[in-house]
Amino acid sequence: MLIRVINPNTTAAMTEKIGVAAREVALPQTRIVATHPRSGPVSIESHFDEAVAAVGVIEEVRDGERAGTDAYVLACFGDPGLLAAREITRAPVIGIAEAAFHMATLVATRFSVVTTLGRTAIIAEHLLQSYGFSGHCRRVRAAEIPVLELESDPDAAYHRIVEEGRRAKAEDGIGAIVLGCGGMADLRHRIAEAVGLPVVEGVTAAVKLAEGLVQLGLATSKHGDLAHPRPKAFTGMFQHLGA
Ligand code: 5HY
Repeated sequence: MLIRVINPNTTAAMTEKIGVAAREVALPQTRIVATHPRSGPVSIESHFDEAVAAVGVIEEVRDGERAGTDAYVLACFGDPGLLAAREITRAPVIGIAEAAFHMATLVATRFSVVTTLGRTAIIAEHLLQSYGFSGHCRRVRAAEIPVLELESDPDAAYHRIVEEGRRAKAEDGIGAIVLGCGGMADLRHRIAEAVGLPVVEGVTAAVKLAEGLVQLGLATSKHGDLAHPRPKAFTGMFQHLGA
């Protein structure tokens, strides 16, 4: 099966790291293609970044459809453009936040999220509410590291995440930690060892869920709100998206 792992930001080094983590857990018969949009923010740290990145996700899924993709993973913890992406394909589309929340509740009654910047915590909280996981999540904590520091100063970032993870273990009454950024895809083993709790990382969780759905022959429903969008004209820079 062919799984397209889309990093919605445009930082190639982060896409590469996400691809390595995805291949580490993929089945031998799974081919992972890790991509990012040609246009968009180098990191996603605000509602504005998310809005622009969602269009990039749509372009990547359209490319993926031409390549015969069996499933998609959106490797940004805001799951930008998830429902829009599901509308334009039958293939399963898995957001790393949604995947991590599902997996975390299978190994612990309560979990906390450790994300990058405090200002993006609200995005994760909105997803917890819309996906119905608010009752399972005790806190969305921020390590207060800019996303690209995971590339520029990985050691400092690692230590900030461990500190916040240990605080969560001591204070939140939880049984697991969810890593709140695609750029943390390479850290799950080290953080689990340092904090002493199960650590759920979204990219690897999403790859396993995507494989499971494809193997079960489960596709995105085209009955109801995820049916293909009604064909219409788009104008200006989006003309190519139209019918
Ligand atoms: C992510 N931003 O996973 C999110 C994390 C965040 O560029 N990749 C990004 O801070 O919301």
